[in-house]
Amino acid sequence: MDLKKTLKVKKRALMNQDFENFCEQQFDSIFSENSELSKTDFKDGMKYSFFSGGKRIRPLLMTLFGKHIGLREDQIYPAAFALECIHTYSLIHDDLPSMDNDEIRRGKPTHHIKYGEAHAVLSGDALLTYAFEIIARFYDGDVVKNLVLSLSQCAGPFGMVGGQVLDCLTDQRSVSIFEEIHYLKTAKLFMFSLRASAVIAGKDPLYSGNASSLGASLGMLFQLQDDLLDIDKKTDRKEENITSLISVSELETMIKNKKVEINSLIKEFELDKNSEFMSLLDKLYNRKN
Ligand code: GRG
Repeated sequence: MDLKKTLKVKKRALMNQDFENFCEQQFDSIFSENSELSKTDFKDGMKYSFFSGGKRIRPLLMTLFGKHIGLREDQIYPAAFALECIHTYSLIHDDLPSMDNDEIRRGKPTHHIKYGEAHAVLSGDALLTYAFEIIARFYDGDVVKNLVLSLSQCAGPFGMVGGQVLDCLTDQRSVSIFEEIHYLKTAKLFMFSLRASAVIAGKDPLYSGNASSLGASLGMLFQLQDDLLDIDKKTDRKEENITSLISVSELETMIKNKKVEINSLIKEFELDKNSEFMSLLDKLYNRKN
């Protein structure tokens, strides 16, 4: 493995270089050499946002859980890439002037600032659609059907998009509305990260359901931690955070309770405490960014 490249990945993400290479190959394969599209900056734009320093937490959860249940990395990477495409599209669209109107993400100009608004809308659309193409190309039969169904349920109108609708288009705010937004907007993609591995491994519906529940709880934990970490970021967007309604210590209690719930759900999966998945969980429990 190229040492320079390995160091580059270590600085920006928890996920490994093999996965980054896999993703890069998929982007490169979209554009044939003779295509008019390859003369535009469309591919560069998609790669700019995809490789701009995300933590890759969702693909990593999918990969480590998948390995625990006997999958090889090459069986997991296409679904992990599809999921990260959808995550990337959501961030590009979330930053648009009509949504959060953000100019900086991950310390760099947002997609629409660098490439323009139409480019950002279209790149997001392309990443969303390409995710499903990847699933159809790499998997077979019932696995395709199950992955497509669960990815669309997690990302679509009753998943992440629904969460964004509640967040952007309603002014009502209560703790339970915040929890619903967190569940749809954040937890649903985490749910897919564990569910996908169970589906690819051919696990039964009960097992996939338990994996989904664990994924959703991890997503809720992640979002509650985000709300806590946001307090120190001195943003002027306090009304968007659950701490506009509850105290910091109440939020810390919610986080503690979520960890208790996760510790109980995890018992289903016979994970060794020294396993890679448990060490990721430990990092998640103690995350500072
Ligand atoms: C535009 C349909 C649509 C949805 C947008 C994901 C999202 C919904 C909005 C982004 C804002 C936000 C706070 C979402 C909650 C989920 C979340 C914590 C996203 C950030 O995920 P990280 O920390 O990001 O994994 P990186 O940068 O590491 O990839």
